[in-house]
Amino acid sequence: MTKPIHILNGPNLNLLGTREPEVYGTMTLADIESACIDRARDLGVPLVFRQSNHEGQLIDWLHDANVNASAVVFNPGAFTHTSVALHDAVRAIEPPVIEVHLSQTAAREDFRHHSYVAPVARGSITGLGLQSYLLGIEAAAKCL
Ligand code: CA2
Repeated sequence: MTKPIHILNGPNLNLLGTREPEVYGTMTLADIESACIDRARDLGVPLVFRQSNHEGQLIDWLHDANVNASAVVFNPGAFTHTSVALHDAVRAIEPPVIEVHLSQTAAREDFRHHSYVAPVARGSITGLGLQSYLLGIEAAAKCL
C-alpha cells in the first residue's frame, strides 16, 4: 500500500485567517487542510496533515516521515530562515521534501530571503498561497 504524503506546518501557521490577510490570505489552516485532503484524494494518495509551533516536534515528525511517508510537503514557517537543525533533519531523511510557502518570501524582508531548508529540499514552491500546497502535493505525488 502507498505510504501517505506528510504535510508539515511550522510556527504560527495555526493563526492563519486571523491577521495579515494581505500577506497570507483569508483561509484558515483548517481550510488549507481540507483543500489538501481533496487534492490528495483526487490523486489517490493518502495524506497526513500536521502543524506545530515547536522545532523539536517538527524534527521528530521529519524522522517519523522517514519511516512512514512517501514524501513530505513542508512549510517550516519562520524556522525556514533560522534553523540549521531542520536543515540537518531534512538532509537526513530519505523521502523527497518539497518546501512550500504561502507568501513570496523573496519579495519580503531581507531576513526572509534565505532558506536553510531550500538547499536540501527536492524543490521549493513559494508565493502562490493555497496553490503552493496543492502544487506541492502534485509534485510529491509525481516523486513517488
Ligand atoms: O509564507 C509562508 O508560508 C511563511 O512560511 C509563513 C511564516 C513566515 O514566517 C515565513 O517567512 C513565510 C509565518 C506564518 C504565520 O503567519 C501568521 C502570523 C500572524 C497571523 C497569521 C499568520
